[in-house]
Amino acid sequence: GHKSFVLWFTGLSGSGKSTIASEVEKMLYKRKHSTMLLDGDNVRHGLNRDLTFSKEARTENIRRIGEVAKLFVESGSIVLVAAISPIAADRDAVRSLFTREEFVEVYIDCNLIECEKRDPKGLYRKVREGLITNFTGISDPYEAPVSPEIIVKTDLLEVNESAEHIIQYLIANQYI
Ligand code: GGZ
Repeated sequence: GHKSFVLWFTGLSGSGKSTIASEVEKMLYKRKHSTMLLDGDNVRHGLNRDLTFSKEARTENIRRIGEVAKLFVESGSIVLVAAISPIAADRDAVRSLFTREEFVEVYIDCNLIECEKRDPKGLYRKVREGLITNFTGISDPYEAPVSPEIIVKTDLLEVNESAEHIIQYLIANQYI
């Protein structure tokens, strides 16, 4: 069987985490890998429906997603996680559940102005209208990773190019 590991996508809302994770998942599927995609926004409708966006609740959100990711890695999958995961210590706590090779942090780097311009769900507009408080990057912190395994600058690359960059990293480092 192939290697099991986590691709952990972190970045602002609207940076492209979900879109790129889903594109990478398709590419892995074509190569016959078994995958599991955990999207913060989706998980918050089920397993984590009791959690708010307070600092404590975000920490718990990331902890639970990390534990679920661990279960799927143990069962042999490549796990793709797309969650803002804004706090470096929370991401490091998840990292510590895995061996060094099993955790691949992917920083989806997109400047705030571009994220706000994209505004795929109209959330930034709601924030500016005062309808959403504690929004990551505007009224809540985002701690960019200091040494992620992969950085993808989505304000410069197309979705397909970003996904391909990640696949090339995985090939070069013998993950796939
Ligand atoms: C950040 C929020 C907020 C606030 C709702 N802050 O772009 P989206 O819409 O689809 O993804 C965001 C999602 C963030 O959930 P995560 O589980 O990834 O966040 S964290 O890792 O910080 O726990 C966004 C939407 O929920 N959303 N309110 N206040 N994002």
